[in-house]
Amino acid sequence: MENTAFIALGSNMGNRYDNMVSAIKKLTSHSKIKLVNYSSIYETDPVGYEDQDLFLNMVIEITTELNANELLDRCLTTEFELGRKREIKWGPRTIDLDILTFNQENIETEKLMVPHPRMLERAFVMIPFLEINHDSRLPIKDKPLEAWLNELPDKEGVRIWKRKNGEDEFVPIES
Ligand code: PH2
Ligand code: MG
Ligand code: MG
Repeated sequence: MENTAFIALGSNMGNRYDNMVSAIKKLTSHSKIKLVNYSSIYETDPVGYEDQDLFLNMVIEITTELNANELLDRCLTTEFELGRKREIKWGPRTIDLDILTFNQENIETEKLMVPHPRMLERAFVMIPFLEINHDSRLPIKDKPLEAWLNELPDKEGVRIWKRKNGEDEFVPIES
């Protein structure tokens, strides 16, 4: 069965742009994962633990024959291969890959919560997510997410860094 998932990427260590592009390439080099769409890249103020460098954040859409657990494993291996070390909670990271949604499913296991439990509070997730998924609804919220975004604080902490389809077009994966 083909599943659709949205994944958030974040990096604030090393060459942030290269980290994002390498993560997308590694993740989607799996024969059962296809990149469908990607957002612009945003530069964002750190949230939660503030004494760290600015992040780059973006969101991608994939289709996959993997189930949610297998996709999570693929995300974790990709983080690990790109040198991610788990130290401070919410601290600096070379790459963070968070599954935001998996079809319209609600998943609550020890390892995985989908939709991502904090995505609605995070402008650095919601702005790129809605850029490529305009009229989305989540199984947990009934109101249109665009309306939700209007009420979010911290939006000014999220600034466009590389615009998709802009003059400085970037192609995270050559097909
Ligand atoms: N990730 C966190 C904590 N804080 N802040 C920004 N701006 N971007 C992130 O990706 C981020 C964060 C934990 O995953
Ligand atoms: Mg995260
Ligand atoms: Mg994570």
